[in-house]
Amino acid sequence: MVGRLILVLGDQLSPELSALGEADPEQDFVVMAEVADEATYVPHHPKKIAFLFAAMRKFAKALQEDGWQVRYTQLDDTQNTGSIAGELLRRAEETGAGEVIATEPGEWRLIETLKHAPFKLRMLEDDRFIASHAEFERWADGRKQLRMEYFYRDMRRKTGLLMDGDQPAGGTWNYDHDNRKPAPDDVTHSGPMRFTPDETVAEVLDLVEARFGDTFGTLRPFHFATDHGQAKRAFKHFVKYALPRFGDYQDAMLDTNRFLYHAVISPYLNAGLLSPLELCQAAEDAWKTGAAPLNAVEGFIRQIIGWREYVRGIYFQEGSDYVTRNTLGHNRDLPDLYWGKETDMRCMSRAVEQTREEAYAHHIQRLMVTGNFALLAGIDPRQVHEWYLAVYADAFEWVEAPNTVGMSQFADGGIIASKPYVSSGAYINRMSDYCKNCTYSVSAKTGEGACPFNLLYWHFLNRHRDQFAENPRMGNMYRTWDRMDQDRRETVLRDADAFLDRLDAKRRV
Ligand code: FAD
Ligand code: DLZ
Ligand code: SF4
Repeated sequence: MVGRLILVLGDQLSPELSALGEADPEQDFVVMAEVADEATYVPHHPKKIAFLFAAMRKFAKALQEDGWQVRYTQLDDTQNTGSIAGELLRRAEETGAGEVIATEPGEWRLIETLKHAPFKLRMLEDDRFIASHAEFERWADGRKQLRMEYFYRDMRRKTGLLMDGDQPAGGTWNYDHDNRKPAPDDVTHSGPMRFTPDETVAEVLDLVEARFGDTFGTLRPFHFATDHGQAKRAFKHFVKYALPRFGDYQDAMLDTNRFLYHAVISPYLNAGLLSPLELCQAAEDAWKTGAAPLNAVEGFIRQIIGWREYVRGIYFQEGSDYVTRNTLGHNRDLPDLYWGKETDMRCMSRAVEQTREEAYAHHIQRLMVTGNFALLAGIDPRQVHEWYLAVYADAFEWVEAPNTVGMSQFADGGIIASKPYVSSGAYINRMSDYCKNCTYSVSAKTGEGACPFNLLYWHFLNRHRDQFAENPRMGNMYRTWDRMDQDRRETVLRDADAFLDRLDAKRRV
């Protein structure tokens, strides 16, 4: 029998990958490739590229040690064709393989490329998720609204996680109302487990520095986990030291603390170094043994079997044009401050600075600081999407696009969010200590030093009145706006326009 090529992509580093399950180590060849096309289709953060290349190299080595024949291409190999399809063709010629077996990639772009490449292809479902495409479609079929909460309850029933018979443990499905405490004064957790680069990582860091040193993002110090063992240790560290307070401070932000009680495991989970169900079971055990409270464990499990699975379902259900949606007609260019140009907005400068240094920001920084600002300022959602896809180590389109285009920018017209996630400076002030250190005044609603979020919040509501005035969850906002006297409303809008003019003129804001 002629051997086959088994494609393993950079975010498919799981021994239980469906393509590997189909393969015969005696005859088939595993193909893995570091290629320029994948590394540059958006300007990925150097830490993200280094993380993936190092994890790929270590996974390839582990497969070889397990008896697989691996054809691995390094980025600087002279014969590197620069693309996944090119490498598959080259390896087919080299080995005489007659067919490619792939697990479905997490991005329409690559799915289409593989389907149209000139080789025989068998594409298998990616079954590293709790819900299959068919299961999500069945759930979505005939529903007027696709609310995450109901999907999540089905996933709880399916997995049996935090279930007491057919009822939720503790009597309540969702403890979110307990999870909105502002940042504490004392953060007892020192952040994620950090790993000293080993020989493989050090080599990759040199390569990435030479090839992608000019891209936005600081490469060193680099301390991500890059193999399954390290990723598991990082997760255990989170369960022991952070999970107990994860729920309480999930939405908080601190000027001097980048991680608070967050897990910082999404790069590992999305690349395949950790398995979602195992994480949830370990978190459930922590509750059962009294090591973590129910609100924290439920909150954590909901992010993984709820949000993570739900956004994936939406991405694949909506199709390849999802990333082009722009329901609100926003068309302003992404300001340079997203790429590190100095800004006086403390919340934005801190979120971007940590993004540059860590390739990480937690959910509320992404949603209520950088995302909120982009939405209020009317930035083109496609550019916002490409920024998030580039700058975070955990960003792959299936998970990033629904979070950005849908949840954060409302560009899908409300498939994911029932109302836009917009807020004035008051929310940021309540949940963080950024405003204390800001040049702008969060209490000023108009005038020179007024917080831009305050101005733009009303500007957004006013310019999209037709779209949102009838939304039952937004009635109060419009009533407050309508109660302001006419002069005040005009001043707010004038000041907001002046701010946007400064932004467009690329002046410091
Ligand atoms: P924790 O807060 O500790 O949560 C634990 C885990 O839950 C995460 O590791 C993640 O796997 C999962 N999770 C939590 N929220 C979500 C969510 N909304 N969607 C999917 N999974 C979730 N997450 C990504 O994994 N990749 C992305 O590219 C990405 N882009 C985002 C873009 C925007 C605009 C927004 C608002 C959110 C985005 N998220 C993305 C979701 C979320 O911000 C990250 O999953 C989270 O910050 C990862 O950090 P953590 O591991 O410390 O998470
Ligand atoms: C993100 C990424 C990068 C930067 N580089 C590679 C690579 O060189 N080789 C590879 O197989 N995968 C890489 N990836 C991940 C892919 O882009 C990812 O598999 C698709 O976007 C689908 O999620
Ligand atoms: Fe951000 Fe406004 Fe607070 Fe400054 S005052 S940190 S711009 S919310």
